[in-house]
Amino acid sequence: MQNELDKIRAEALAATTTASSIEEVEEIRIQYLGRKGALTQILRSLGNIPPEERSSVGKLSNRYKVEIETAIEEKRTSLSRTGSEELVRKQWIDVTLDAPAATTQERLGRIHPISQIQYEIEDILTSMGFEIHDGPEVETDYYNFEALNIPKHHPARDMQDTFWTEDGNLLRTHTSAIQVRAMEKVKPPFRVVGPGRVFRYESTDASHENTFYQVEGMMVDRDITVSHLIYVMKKLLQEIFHRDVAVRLRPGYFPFVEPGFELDIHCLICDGAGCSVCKQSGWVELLPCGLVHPNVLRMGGINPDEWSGFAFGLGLNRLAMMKYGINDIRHFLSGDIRFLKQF
Ligand code: FA5
Repeated sequence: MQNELDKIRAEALAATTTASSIEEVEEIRIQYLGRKGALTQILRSLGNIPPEERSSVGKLSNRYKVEIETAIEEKRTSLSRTGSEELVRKQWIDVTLDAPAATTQERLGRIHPISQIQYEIEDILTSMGFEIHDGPEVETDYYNFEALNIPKHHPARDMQDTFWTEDGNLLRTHTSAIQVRAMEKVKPPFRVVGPGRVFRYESTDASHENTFYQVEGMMVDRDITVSHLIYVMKKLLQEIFHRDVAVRLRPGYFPFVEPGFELDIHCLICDGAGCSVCKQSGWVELLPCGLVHPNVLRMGGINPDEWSGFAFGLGLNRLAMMKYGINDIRHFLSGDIRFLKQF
């Protein structure tokens, strides 16, 4: 029996020494010390051994069991240490190293030119006491049309054809919907500004997109006149362009203002000579505006006999085109990194 025990011990220790993975070590443990392991079998069969040998075989078996267990444990510890060291070696990075300059440049993100100009306008208008408001891009017919004095079947709806959802809502065609939402939240006197993305079902060209951006502005107070409107518009454009820019005001029709105007800016792409952006006219339609129609004030719960106001809807894409000299509106949503990198 002693010979058999010595053989088991020698084999188990030799196998443990040469094992190269934790899984292999576990197999050795099962083979010798597991429930059906070679040494376990001997310990279990001690009862069948003649009494005079039992004590010495029992002692020896237990001594070898402890020896094999210790060897296995030591091997397991050493293999797992090597594994962690290997992992650290493979995954090591020097966090103090600078990335090569070219790589840093390529990976730096930029703020989209439309967002840049939007933030600039927000700063200018908030400094004049305007408060920023928001509204959803999927709007109801009420906020986009009805409350703006554009009832169903009004011909003005044709100018702003858009995408409708099956439940009767629509992708808002203008930020004027934000005016209506603002009037529900604030009481006059107030000044609000609402930037946002708008949508129209129309074919694209150098100055038309189906998805573009506007900034709505509305001021309601006592005795507001066209002079207040013109002053704020000119001040806003001066601040954006950091100089005086030629503008012209002509009558414009929008059911939610009366009187209504189109404020055009002298085309800065061709300096008025005529190009595809200004459709050879030398002027770019940028900023429709007017005095808020009494019906709109009434729908917003404001008494038009007591209060009056002006509103405007600035086309952000076209403004960015004038400011940065961009000759095609389709660049903005092209996702072309070469275009975006310039700002
Ligand atoms: C409106 O959307 C009115 N809600 C503006 C308004 C607000 C008038 C408050 C009076 C009072 P209009 O459809 O003209 O108006 O659009 C306003 C501006 O958005 C235009 O001057 C132009 O700069 C821009 N715009 C309009 N359609 C497009 C388009 N398809 N692509 C790019 N920009 C556009």
